[in-house]
Amino acid sequence: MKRCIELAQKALGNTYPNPLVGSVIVYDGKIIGEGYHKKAGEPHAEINAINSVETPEQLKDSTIYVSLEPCSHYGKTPPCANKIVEIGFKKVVIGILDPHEKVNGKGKKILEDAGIEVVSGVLEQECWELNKRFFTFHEKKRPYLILKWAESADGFMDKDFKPYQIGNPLTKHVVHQTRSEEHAILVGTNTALHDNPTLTTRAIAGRNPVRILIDFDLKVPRNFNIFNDESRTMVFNSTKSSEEENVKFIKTNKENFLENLMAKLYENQIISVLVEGGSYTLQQFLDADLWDEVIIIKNENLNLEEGTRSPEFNLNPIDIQEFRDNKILYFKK
Ligand code: AOF
Ligand code: ZN
Repeated sequence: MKRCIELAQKALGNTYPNPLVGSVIVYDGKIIGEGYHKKAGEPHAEINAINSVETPEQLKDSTIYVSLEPCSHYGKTPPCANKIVEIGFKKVVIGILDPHEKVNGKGKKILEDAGIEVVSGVLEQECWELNKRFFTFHEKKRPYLILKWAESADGFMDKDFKPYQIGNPLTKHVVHQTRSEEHAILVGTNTALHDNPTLTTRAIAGRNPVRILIDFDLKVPRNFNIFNDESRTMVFNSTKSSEEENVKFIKTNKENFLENLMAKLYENQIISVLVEGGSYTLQQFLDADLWDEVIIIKNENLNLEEGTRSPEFNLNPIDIQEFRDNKILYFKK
């Protein structure tokens, strides 16, 4: 199961809206096949593992390990549970049940009804962690939320309301890596107007996240970087719902805004969101206690003395990484 998790992680950032899944096939105490789910629309982990085996006649006497319950439904691909029954595996070992309402125990039942020995709940906690985004999405009906900001030693984000380069090239690399791992990235109107960010993963060769812009009065001009053709953009606003190439406008009430936003992101199958600011937007999420992780990049040598105050945050970090005069602090609920 540990190997299944290791395999699954290779696709981090590439499977949205699907989960990360790894699978290993064991015959006579030896691994004879391995596979993982690489991308939505492509074969599931079990199928890739089955196809990797060079001696298919051994499959019916083998055990298949999979980090998530084999699926029981026709999505973009046919059900894996049926394939496992058809082949006639001796035993199936499952990490954790699939929370997807169309699966959730049904895959396991198909296997058991066919007389296959099934063990589930192996490294269950680790398998939940592997898919913390996917599980949170299905359990809470909202994306997994990561708040991120950079601040000076004295707790400011920008100086004189101008974007300030707080991080160094090493932290920038980490930030772009994080962007490529999450499904979407969100900013408010002020950040889009003042910083004109592209919100892509230029520093690494990673996948670009979907861009989410909160812009009630549609103030951000269409020639700004957030609308360039490097990725898709969703604009939450109070006037229109329409769709054009690469840009989707979604009309949303200002009242109970965060609640409405979460419901619309769920509808649009956005599994995780990295909230990158600015301070007003970040503070709204913190005030509503609506977050799963916080990442703070702190420059210990820089004092700005004035500018935009960073949000107050007083929890203890679960991890700290150091990059010369910069520290990255990680917090988790
Ligand atoms: C598995 N193995 O490797 C994955 C599973 O549209 P589809 O056909 O790709 O189905 C997507 C759903 O299948 C997804 O929401 C999740 O419930 C399950 N993912 N299941 O047995 C896999 N990726
Ligand atoms: Zn499947």
